[in-house]
Amino acid sequence: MKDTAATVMERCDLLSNITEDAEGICRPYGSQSMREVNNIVSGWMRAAEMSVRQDSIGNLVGRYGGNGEKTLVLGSHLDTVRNAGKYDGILGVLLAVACVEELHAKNRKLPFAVEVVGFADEEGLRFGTTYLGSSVYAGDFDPARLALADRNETTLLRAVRDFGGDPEALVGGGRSGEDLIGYCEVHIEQGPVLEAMDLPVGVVTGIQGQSRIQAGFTGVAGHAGTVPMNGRRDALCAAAEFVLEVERAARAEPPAVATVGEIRALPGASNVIPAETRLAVDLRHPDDVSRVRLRDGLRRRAEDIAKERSCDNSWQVRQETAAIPMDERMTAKLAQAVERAGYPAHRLPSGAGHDAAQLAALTAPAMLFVRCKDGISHNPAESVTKGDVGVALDVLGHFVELLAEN
Ligand code: HGY
Ligand code: MN
Ligand code: MN
Ligand code: MN
Repeated sequence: MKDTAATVMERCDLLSNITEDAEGICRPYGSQSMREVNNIVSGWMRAAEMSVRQDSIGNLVGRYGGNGEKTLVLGSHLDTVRNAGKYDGILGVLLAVACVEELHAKNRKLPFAVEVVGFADEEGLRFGTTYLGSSVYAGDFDPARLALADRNETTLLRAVRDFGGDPEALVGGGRSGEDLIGYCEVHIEQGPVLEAMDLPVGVVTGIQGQSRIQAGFTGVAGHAGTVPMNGRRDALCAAAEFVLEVERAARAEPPAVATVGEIRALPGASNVIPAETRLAVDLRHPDDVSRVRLRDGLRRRAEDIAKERSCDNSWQVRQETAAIPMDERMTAKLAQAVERAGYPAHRLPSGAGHDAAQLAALTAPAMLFVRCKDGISHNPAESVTKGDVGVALDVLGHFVELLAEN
């Protein structure tokens, strides 16, 4: 019997060499490496007798089974963060393809079609907003995002065109949900729980809400050698004080988590007092009311710090997603599939965001987590075992058969 789990691991290795950055894995939306990955994954889909298309934003959609049938959607995202690991997103897409390959190898025709989707942008690395791919697929795309610009001032509208997409078709370009049975996403846990419990897989109960904010401070550039310390309007010192404020506020509100993942300071010369800073703030909480309260408190703190330092400040909420529970019925089926594979179905929440949160706008979502070493992710040290990948594949096989039973 072909060792499909080994093939999935080899494919993760192969795709990890396709990147925009010689230093590490980096596949932002619309990049050449995303094109290459789409081409390679399309080939694997076609070899499993799937029809393949790329939708208006560049999601890769493979379909096993006839049109007009009910459809189960499987998948995850193909893009990555900067200096990423090999498995975040990719593993879920390749496990879904492998599940169809096994059905095809057994010449098994389910009473529904299986659609495998590789979403074009979930991390939001290039434009700072997450779920670009799955929001189009789920028919929930906000056209205001087309005006967002990347670091080179290229707008999303232009990037979609360059990637071969159709900006005019993004709104309402999603698929209808009528024919859908549900969506199941397999993803590495990106946390320590399954490893601590010595379990290969776990069933996700829900995805916490998140706010992605671009904050900024504007002061006055000056000569580092001549401007006295009193009276400086140093935009980087204002940003530094705000970063620690973000950490303090989140620590005071467990289980909130908040991160300033990036600071850009201009003009960026060692002997010039920074005049301008831009900060990427990421705020998460399982309870939306608490998250909004924390977000608004931080906005006020940014204003206060700017005033105390005679700076101006800016505050742009780039993206917000509410906390999303997984669908009870689909999750119960997934838990049953885990038990059929011979393991207890441990249920756990997701601190990380996933396309399943966006697909909830379209159909019933469920997620399976795969144990990852030391819970590390968004890091080249990200790793899973072939054994655990084999368990996840076995669970997916049981899952589709359970859905076929009724
Ligand atoms: O940021 C996240 O939660 C996910 O990796 N997109
Ligand atoms: Mn990620
Ligand atoms: Mn991910
Ligand atoms: Mn089995």
